[in-house]
Parts: sequence; C-alpha cells; structure tokens
Amino acid sequence: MEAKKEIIADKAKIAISSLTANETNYFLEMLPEIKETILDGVRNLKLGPTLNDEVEKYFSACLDHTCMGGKMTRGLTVLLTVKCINNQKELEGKLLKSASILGWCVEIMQAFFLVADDVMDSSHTRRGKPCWFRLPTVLFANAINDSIFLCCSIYRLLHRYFSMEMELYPLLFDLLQEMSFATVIGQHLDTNALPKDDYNFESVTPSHYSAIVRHKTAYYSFYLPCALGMLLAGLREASIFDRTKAVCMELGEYFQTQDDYLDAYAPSEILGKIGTDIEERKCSWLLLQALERISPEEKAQLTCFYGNKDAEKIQWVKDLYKKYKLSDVYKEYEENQKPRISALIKAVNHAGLQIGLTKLLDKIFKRP
Ligand code: GRG
Repeated sequence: MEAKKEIIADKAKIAISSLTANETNYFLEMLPEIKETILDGVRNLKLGPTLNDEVEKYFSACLDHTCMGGKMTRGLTVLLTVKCINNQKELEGKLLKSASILGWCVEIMQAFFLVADDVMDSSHTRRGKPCWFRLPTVLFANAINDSIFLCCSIYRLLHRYFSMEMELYPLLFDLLQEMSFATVIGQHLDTNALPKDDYNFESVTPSHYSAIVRHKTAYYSFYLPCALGMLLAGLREASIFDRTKAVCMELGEYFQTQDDYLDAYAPSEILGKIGTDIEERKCSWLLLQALERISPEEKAQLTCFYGNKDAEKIQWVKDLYKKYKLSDVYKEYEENQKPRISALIKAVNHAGLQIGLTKLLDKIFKRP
C-alpha cells in the first residue's frame, strides 16, 4: 500500500522530456514485479513459514524505502537512450519491458550506494525521509548487510530476465560489474581524499577532485544507464561507446559539482537531506574554490574548523564561502558547462545518441 502511494507521488515528480507518460508509468509500475522477482529468491530459500514471512516483510520494506522517492533519472535514462537510438519511436512490448528492468537495475544500484554512503557519512535524511540505517528496526549492522542485499538483487534480476540472451547477458553483466567496481574505488578516493594530517590541504587539487567524482558518480550515474540502453538497442561499435563515455564523464563531473554546491547552499527541504560535506571533511568543489582564494590566515583557521561537527565552526566555513562569493563562482562555472558539454556531444558518432545526451544535459542543467 505504502509503495503504491509512493508510485503515485513519484509519477507527479519525475519526468524526462521525450519519454511519454505511458513509458514513464510503465517503468514505475514495473516495481511490484521487480520486487516479486527479488523476494521470490527469499521464498526459494524455504526458511519455514514464520521466518519466511518475517524476512520477506523486512526486505519488501527495504526495497520500498530505499528504491523509491528519488528522481529516477538513472533508470529513465535507459529508456531514453533506447528510444533515441530507435529514432524516437514509442517504446512498447518486450523492448519497453527490457529497458525498464535494466532501468530498475540502475535504480537498485543507486539504492545500494546511497544506503552505504549514508552510513559512511552519518547522514540523517535522504529523499525527505530518515536514512534507512536510522530506522530503529534497521540500524548500522543491518544497513550494511542490506546494501549488499540490494547489490545481489541486481544480478538476480539480470539472471531472471536476461540469462537466455546468450550474446547480451555477459555484456550487461560485465558492464554492471565494471561500473560498481569503479564506484567503489571512487568512494574509497572520496573517503580518503583529505586525511586529518593533510594540514595544508595539499591533496585538494582539481585533478584529484576530478578523479574522485568521475569514479564515485559519473560512471554509474551517467555512463552505466546510457551504455545499458546502447547494448539493449544493439549498438556494439567501440568508438560510439568511447565517445559516449567521454560525454558522460563530463556530465557526471558537472552533476557532482552541483551536488557539492547544493550541499552547502540549498535548503534541506529542497535537497531532501541535510548536507554534511563540511563536517565530514569532504574534498568538495566549494573547498577547492575557497582554497584558490583565501588568505594564509584564513587557511590556517580553515584547517582547524573544516571537518568539525560544531555548528559555529560549520557556519564559519559557510561564511567564508559567502565572503568569496562562491555562489557567483558556481553560477559562472554552471553557465560554461552547457557549451562545453554540447561541443563534446557533437563528437558522438551517432545522431540518436546526440539527441539523448542533449536531453540528459538539459535535464540536469541548473537543477535545484
Ligand atoms: C559499501 C560495497 C560498498 C560500496 C560503497 C557507497 C558507495 C560505494 C558509493 C557512493 C557513491 C555515491 C552515493 C555517490 C553520490 C552520487 C550522487 C550525487 C547521488 C545523488 O543522486 P540523485 O540526486 O539522487 O540523483 P536521487 O535521490 O534522485 O536518486
């Protein structure tokens, strides 16, 4: 019932231009079948009637809580990509179903990362509700296990729906594996970017920032859904994948920069979460920009205050960002992204993909 209510709420919230209401609704309404396929795995374990019910109920709630409430951009991007490759022909039948299943694989991967990320960052809210690990019935130990459950569920879905597709299955499998591998490495870079003994912020450089955000965000958020759609639509030419990847790396870096900016500047009601980048001592785009502008005295003070949970110290850092008008610096950065990324999109040697990638850029450009 709760999941149904959320599906209806999400229908109002999510949209990607060029996907019809029919296509978007089909994707959302696949969730109950996706859940059934995953929970069937629990039933197959034959834990006994009481345990079976208990475990099924727990993981059903886990899937509802962690997979719903987002913008679904990643999942819908799979549909968008397939549609653009097929000359904007309305998706239907088996192709719509397959694209939707792969879309859910990416959304479940997003849920897997977000559950783990919220534990690592001690976050409080996500998508306007408490983080999964904050629920009294869940807590840290379960949340770690549940993030792995979400990861395993992706491969369960893939096997159930694609294992008979002899050529496609290993390609999809390898891609999903590779992208989660890159993300885990990105998360490692992110977690260890700014060690406590780096008093001078020497590790905060544009190239280090780029490596972190491309690995932790761009691969799974942009390249993965595009490449899944490309494989499903039958594309196999390596150069098309390479050029699409180059665009996706830029889109992902821009998207993560937005995320870093919004972490300090957007109200938590809009963000759906409370930003923690300052107290978590993150190698954020805002920190990078501040370091290029502040005085040696301010830098010495920042060393003491950055990474501290004290509200006044967090406010001091935010005031420093204000003093150096980082909001204006960000707006200028954002304006430059559209022409820069559009030029890269023109180099993609597939007309349909050029349209799809442009729609993706439009979708994220100046997002709140
Ligand atoms: C624990 C095995 C293990 C792996 C950890 C946690 C992790 C790997 C990676 C974290 C990657 C991560 C969460 C990057 C942030 C990406 C980001 C900007 C997410 C927010 O995306 P939105 O705004 O969210 O699209 P919605 O809610 O709309 O889905």
